[in-house]
Amino acid sequence: MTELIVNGDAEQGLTGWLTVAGAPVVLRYDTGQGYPGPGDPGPAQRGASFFGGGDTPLSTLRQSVTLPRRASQFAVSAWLGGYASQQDGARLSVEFLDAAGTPRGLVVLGPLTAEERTSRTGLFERTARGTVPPGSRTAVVTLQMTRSGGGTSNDGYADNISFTVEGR
Ligand SMILES: [Ca+2]
Ligand SMILES: [Ca+2]
Repeated sequence: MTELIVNGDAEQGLTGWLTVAGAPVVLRYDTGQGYPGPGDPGPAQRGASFFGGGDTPLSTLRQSVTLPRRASQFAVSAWLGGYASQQDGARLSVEFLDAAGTPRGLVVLGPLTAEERTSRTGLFERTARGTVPPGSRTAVVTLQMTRSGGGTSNDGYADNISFTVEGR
């Protein structure tokens, strides 16, 4: 399995990610103030930091990766979360493109509703796997964090984003 995502765990700030909307931020698990902490649901190996939506209604991070020629199977996973009973959420998508840039396939994880989190502040794992669509040359990985309802904080959260492929 070859990991294609750079800094999917937010431990290097926003390194490797391009901000394409809003103002995404990196938050620390020791921030307090109601943000997810070390004792809240989340990855066992969560490090010190995670991605958050900042104070804009929609914050989007993206990275495009070149698929190895022999990639045949993929697996994508991410820990996605939110705050208490708010519907703010994070959505991770992987779009496969061919050499001409034509979409060949799309995989989407999340966002989780507050109900799916049982109104708990924290992050929960979502995964998908499948066959790389024939002709795919690149994959565009997009993390969208969306504010819903009141307040200024965009409480879509994400950590441990992974996109791996393996050859035939
Ligand atoms: Ca982390
Ligand atoms: Ca909020």
